[in-house]
Amino acid sequence: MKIAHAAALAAIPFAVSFSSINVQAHSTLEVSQATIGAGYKGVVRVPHGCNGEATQTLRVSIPDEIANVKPMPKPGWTLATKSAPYAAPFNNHGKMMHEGVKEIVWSGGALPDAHYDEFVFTGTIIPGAKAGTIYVPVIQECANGAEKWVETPPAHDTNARLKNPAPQLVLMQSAQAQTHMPAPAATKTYSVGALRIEAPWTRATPKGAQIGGGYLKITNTGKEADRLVGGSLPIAGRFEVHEMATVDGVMKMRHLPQGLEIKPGASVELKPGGYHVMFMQLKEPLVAGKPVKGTLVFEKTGTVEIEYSVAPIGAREMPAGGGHSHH
Ligand SMILES: [Cu+2]
Repeated sequence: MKIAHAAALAAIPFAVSFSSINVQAHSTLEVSQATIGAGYKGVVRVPHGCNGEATQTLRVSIPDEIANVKPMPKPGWTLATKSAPYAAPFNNHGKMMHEGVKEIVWSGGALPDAHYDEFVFTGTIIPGAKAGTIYVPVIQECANGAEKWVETPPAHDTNARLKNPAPQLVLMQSAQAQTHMPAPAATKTYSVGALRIEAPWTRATPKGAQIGGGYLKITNTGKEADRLVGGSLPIAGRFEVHEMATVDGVMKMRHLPQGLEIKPGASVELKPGGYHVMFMQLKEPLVAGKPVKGTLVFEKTGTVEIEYSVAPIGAREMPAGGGHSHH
């Protein structure tokens, strides 16, 4: 991964930039994305007790999409697990596993309401998992009450405001495989000022998904640097400039709050597994073959209107002509 702007790359976990406003008071996962078929380290954050009381027990339910789960012991807490058969056998480096941890219980502790703590497990996202949002329900038990972070939004309204939402995890296709694919075929090209913007594309999103990625190539034909600092998509509540980077062997997304510099005479490609623009809080799914309009905002050039072609779910490149299909 090319490191272009050290300051902009300060480790801001995606989960924090995305959810710090509303979700701080809930139990959440520190990293809210995982790659299908890859390892995942789950850090469950517990920001407060139950109605002022200290947390004594924490129960984490493991969804079917996460196999080979191992919890991390915690000093001062008793660790127990409950195992159950997997929905399908999991191939753990050639050894077939037929059952595994489905619930982790840390008990006998005392986490005061005024304190914060984290509970950690590792696992693998099963290769057959579908891209989209899954949930990792968490229950905190105190002497006289409990906080149950177990609610999931109805399928038709993934932006529903829930009182006690279960921590979310967004599963994505392997970005590593994506980087080995050829560059997308050109769809549309825009020339605005000194900038040329080529082949914007995105991919269809599964039902319930809240995020999507946008890809394109930007060339600066001028003599001064410019910077992609933001943009918009009418069906998305938020729009950010991101990069993918490998941290401790795990692919993670990072928000680039200062945007992405396009040096004079240079081209920057936003593509799967690398830089991309991120559509967040999607109000409706992206549909293959149905282009979507949006804007990109540059520091010097200003706002540029573009249209993204929409490739099928899981596509690793924009199929040639995909942007011109109509129903
Ligand atoms: Cu992203």
